[in-house]
Amino acid sequence: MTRLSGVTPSGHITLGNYLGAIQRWAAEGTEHDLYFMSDLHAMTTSHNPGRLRSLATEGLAVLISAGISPERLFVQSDIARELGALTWILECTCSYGEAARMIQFKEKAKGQAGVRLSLLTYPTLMAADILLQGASEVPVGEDQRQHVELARTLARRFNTTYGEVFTMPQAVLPPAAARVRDLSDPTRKMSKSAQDTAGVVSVLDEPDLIGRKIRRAVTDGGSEVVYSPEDRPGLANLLEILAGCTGGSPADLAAEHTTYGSLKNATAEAVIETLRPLREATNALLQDPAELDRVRKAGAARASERGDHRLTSALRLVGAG
Ligand code: AQP
Repeated sequence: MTRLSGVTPSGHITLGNYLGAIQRWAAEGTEHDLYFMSDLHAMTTSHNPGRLRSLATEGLAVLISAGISPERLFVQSDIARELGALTWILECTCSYGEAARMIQFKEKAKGQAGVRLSLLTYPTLMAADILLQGASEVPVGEDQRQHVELARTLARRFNTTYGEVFTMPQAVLPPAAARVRDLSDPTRKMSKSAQDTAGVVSVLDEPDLIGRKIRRAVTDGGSEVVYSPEDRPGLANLLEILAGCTGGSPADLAAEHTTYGSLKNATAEAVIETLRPLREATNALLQDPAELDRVRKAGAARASERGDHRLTSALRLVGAG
């Protein structure tokens, strides 16, 4: 069983990405799990090339520093040639209607002028990511389920039309994890691509900045510290973040604090101490481009080799080469 998970470098990796996913990947990942920086997926809307390159490298350094084995990691664009070829084969297996039906496409394209064609076709690139590596399980949230279903459909169609090449993937629900919300607007999830970063903690933020962001967090009305996600989402967010950093349950932690100030101080301290080793290790690794380059090249070679027989067979079976 191979499980594949990606992080898109659409911004700096956040506390939400860390508590919701990366921390668990590092603690529970097995030798069958694969992780990748999906930088090609960050190009479906207007992007800055230099920033994309540096965010992909930074993201890779964060994943390694968080404890994910470099053996299980790669950067998507390092195998762009293989993925490009397989994406084309899969696009030739997919109808326009199937791609245009994707809810994410409809939502993201709505009201946008000059929508990139890649916004329509990126699910076929995602299918190539999955099928090239032979992933059997893809842990995704509800919003990406439809794309994994499309990858299944295309794998099945290819296998029955041309010959058995691809492992059938399936979407699996990731284990429940706290959804970290934006500190300034707890109705939104904390996102790395947010325009306003006042409510977004990046895992590489300096301690002072983390402290300021948390102390300015929206905490709703009232003065009593209670855990009530429906009525007091801002407060609940802080309690869930504190619980994510220290263990414990949000409700129990609420009982330990009588003022918002005390809860905010405890949360700031917990976040700073949780992220400190990660920030220090990442910054040290970023100072060593030769080591990062070595990890990238080795990861790319493994990812390419893992998929080589599938791509070669698929090309041969469709009559191309
Ligand atoms: N706020 C969050 N709380 C908990 N988990 C989160 N994840 C993302 N945001 C939160 C989890 O992080 C992993 C990697 O995310 P992704 O790169 O696949 O993209 P995303 O889910 O779309 O994350 P962002 O930060 O919100 O990016 P943008 O701004 O580009 O949309 C996933 O496992 C995700 O569940």
